[in-house]
Amino acid sequence: MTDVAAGPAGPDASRILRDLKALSAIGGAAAGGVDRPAFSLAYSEAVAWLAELARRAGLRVRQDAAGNLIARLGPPDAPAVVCGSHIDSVPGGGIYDGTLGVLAGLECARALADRAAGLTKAFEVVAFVDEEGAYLSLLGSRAMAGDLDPGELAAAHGRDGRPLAAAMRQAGLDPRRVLEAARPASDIAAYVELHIEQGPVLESTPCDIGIVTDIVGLHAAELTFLGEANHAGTTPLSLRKDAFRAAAQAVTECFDLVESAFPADTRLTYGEVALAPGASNVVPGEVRLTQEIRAIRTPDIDRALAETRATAERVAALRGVGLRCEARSFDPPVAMSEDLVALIEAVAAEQGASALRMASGAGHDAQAMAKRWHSGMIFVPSAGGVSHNPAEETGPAEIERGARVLYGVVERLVSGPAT
Ligand code: HGY
Ligand code: MN
Ligand code: MN
Repeated sequence: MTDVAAGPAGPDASRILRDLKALSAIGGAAAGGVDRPAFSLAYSEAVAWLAELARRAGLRVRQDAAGNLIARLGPPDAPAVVCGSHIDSVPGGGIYDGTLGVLAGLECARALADRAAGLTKAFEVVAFVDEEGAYLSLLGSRAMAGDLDPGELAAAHGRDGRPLAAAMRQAGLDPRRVLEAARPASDIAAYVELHIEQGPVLESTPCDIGIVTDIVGLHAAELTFLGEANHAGTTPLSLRKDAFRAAAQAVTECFDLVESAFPADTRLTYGEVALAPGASNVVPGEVRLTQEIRAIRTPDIDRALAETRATAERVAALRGVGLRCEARSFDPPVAMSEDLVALIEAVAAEQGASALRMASGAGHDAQAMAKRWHSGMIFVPSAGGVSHNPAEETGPAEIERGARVLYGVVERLVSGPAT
């Protein structure tokens, strides 16, 4: 990697903070934070806002067939160094998750703009669509990396059952063309993503930034306990086929199992639950749960999946209810590029920022991009380790440090040999 003198300006953190604040108003929730799921009206408004911001910064802007927003600077035919993340949010999300990586990337573009004519590589900022999986987790980055199959696109749907295709059409996109968003390996030289850590690790150390070595794998499934709706007053407890009682016991036993018999990086989450028919005087006849299992090692995910399933089946049988388990998705654990880990570490050291190599417990667009391109991630601390929550926060000094390291890495990469 070629060493170049730092540009005169570098990234201006106050502009990133200003942009974060402006973006947080689009889809801003009454309780604070944002509600900006992919393909919603608020999301389309945010994409239009970002496109305008990027145009004003002198970038060429386009939306690809999946709905990713791509803003580009530098030679039209050279491979690009890409910075990106996402501007969609979970329900009740915070204002930094994803947005920081996109807006810090845009600020790097502003800092590079004067030198764009002399760059050997192009520079791109990408806002990937539906990272959070309102319809299909990592949709945009997986589409770009050519890692989607038509079957899962056809099956993808929102929490309310609305098909992905309908949501895309409403947002002005043609769902039949999503696979056209795939880019050849030669298009992209490297991918670098700045993101908030979303956990408590960095804050508990004296380190300024995290350098991601691996991103956890994630298995998502839907469990449906099938009992019998009955009268809540006349049916003795011993004669019920209570789907919720079975689900509650199974959930408790599965947590005990994972906590006691698996490595500490194994995570189990039941994040959505729906009871039917859902009335206070009716024994629940059906309970649907989402189950997420995450771990750094695939064998831990496989074993947790098998053992939680056996536990749920045993409890269901004990309670006289049926059980249906349906896998929804599996994203395997992914390692980041060792070259980029080393480069980020070197840049941080030059800038006097202390760095910690760490695994990411959250999923990121970088894990999809890493399947086709050298990819790396920089973490900045999350106050109190809180994320996916309106209280999510990262301070100005941390944002500035992360943006400077990102810019230092980008400068090296865009100035290096064009191959
Ligand atoms: O769920 C995740 O890990 C990420 O925030 N999309
Ligand atoms: Mn998130
Ligand atoms: Mn994120």
